[in-house]
Amino acid sequence: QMSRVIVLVDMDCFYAQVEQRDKPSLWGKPVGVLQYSANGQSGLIAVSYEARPFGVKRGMTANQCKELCPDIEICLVPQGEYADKADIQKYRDASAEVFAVLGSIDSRIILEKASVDEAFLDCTAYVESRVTKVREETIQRLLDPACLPTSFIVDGKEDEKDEDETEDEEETVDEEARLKRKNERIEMIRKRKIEEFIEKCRFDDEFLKIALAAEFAERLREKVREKTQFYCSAGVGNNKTMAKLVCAAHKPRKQSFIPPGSEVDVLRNTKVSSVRGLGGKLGRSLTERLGINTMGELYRTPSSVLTATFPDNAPWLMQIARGEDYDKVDSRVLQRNLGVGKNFPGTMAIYTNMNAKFWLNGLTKELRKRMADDKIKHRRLAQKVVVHVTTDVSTSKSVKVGATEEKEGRLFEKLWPVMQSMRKGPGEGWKPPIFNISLSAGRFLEGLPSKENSIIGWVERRTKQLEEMEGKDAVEKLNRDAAAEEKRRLEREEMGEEEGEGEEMEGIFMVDNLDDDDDDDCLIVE
Ligand code: DCP
Ligand code: MG
Repeated sequence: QMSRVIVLVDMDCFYAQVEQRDKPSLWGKPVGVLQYSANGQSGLIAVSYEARPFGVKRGMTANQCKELCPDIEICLVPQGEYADKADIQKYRDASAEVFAVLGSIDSRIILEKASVDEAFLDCTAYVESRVTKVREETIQRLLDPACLPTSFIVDGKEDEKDEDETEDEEETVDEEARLKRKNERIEMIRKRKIEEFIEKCRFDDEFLKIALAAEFAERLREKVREKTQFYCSAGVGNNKTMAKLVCAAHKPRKQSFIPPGSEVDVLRNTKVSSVRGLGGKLGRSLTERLGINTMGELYRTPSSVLTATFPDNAPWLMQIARGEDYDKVDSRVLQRNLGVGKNFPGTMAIYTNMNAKFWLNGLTKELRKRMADDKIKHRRLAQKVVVHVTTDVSTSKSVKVGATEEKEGRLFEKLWPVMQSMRKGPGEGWKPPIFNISLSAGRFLEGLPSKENSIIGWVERRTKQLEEMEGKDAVEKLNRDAAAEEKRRLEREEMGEEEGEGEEMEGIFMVDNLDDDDDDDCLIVE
């Protein structure tokens, strides 16, 4: 197995930064981004780092966080042109700016968009081209304190007491002086560990490759900052799982990397749920069925036990416990599925069929808008929609869709009976109640049928003309206009079909990367 070098870039409190850039007086202040909803359900979806020491967390209401942090500035997610959605377009646009920078650095780097604010970069080819036989010059460059100014080594030994620490812990009256001393100590340890790491690079290519990737990540993050004003953090490791895990170790505006061979040490005290791929069902059942809470415990679990309990996942679990992950960085630019979803936490839970129908209808409309947008942009049609309902358990069912649903707005009519079939309660009720509904369109058929006439043909002709006359920007604008036009068409269609609903439906969130993991328990209905 060839060793790889993977970088994970994650924007810091991303939506909050977008608001701070929009309104620069907010930089350096506690900021929360609130997704508002007319039905009284609203919650923070992003929290600036200035607000975090007060205990302000994602999911809190405006009142809850004002109580903890009276000076917090609350920004509202804009309302969309349709009453039933929050408009997250400005965050998507900001995301596109970031990805434009990430994708423009070096053609040898493979870039994968992992979420609206996260990207994996496979830097193997790039760093290998920079590994030289005569490396004194490289080592000297890396040892310069300006080369890795925001880098931290994560080696799993963070908990070990520093020898100098005890004497510093004597009571000091001056809180400020104490804090200063503490920060100086942290900085001293940081530098010392980096130096030790770089010294190893003289003799070990694996160390050198990681250091070169860290150097690259420092410059990349500076570039993102310079071009977009946004700060981000990064993690460097030999695979996606480790890169993502260590990225979270030092945030914001910092980056972390692992000495090759320290993976198991780093994982030892890591909670299972913090590891990529174990945040959901599988991670939970490790705890529920085998009492495994940390990766160290997973590592020590006999393979026979894992195989007996999780026959399908045991090999992967054992690899991950060793810090091994062979998942490729995939440069696909297209999302594999389009999703919309909504949580109904606590008292918001849905108990009645009428309510369920109302929300499924709203989500379906939203999904159709996204599908229309995607159809224009990517010239493809979804062939499958997964309905995902969470009550006390999560259930998914997938439905084949085709031109009929897409064209005549019959999607809801198809999805509603499927959702009904997931209902367990007696009569018209949902018992246990619904806490989440998500829809995900996927299994795309590339290309569009030839009779797909109206707007597509027109877009294609105009694209040609514009490209010749006015260049790429004009074409992009045209695509946006066309997508908007397609959305309006859908809306007109739906207006004709249904009497307008009075109620508003905000707070639907986008599920950009709804996992296809649950495909196992999907049931093809048609
Ligand atoms: N987001 C959302 N709903 C969620 C989670 C996230 O709308 N349940 C949005 C808001 C976030 C953005 O996605 O700003 C990125 O999500 P992250 O999990 O990366 O969180 P942040 O970037 O806000 O903070 P961090 O600095 O911890 O990465
Ligand atoms: Mg982030």
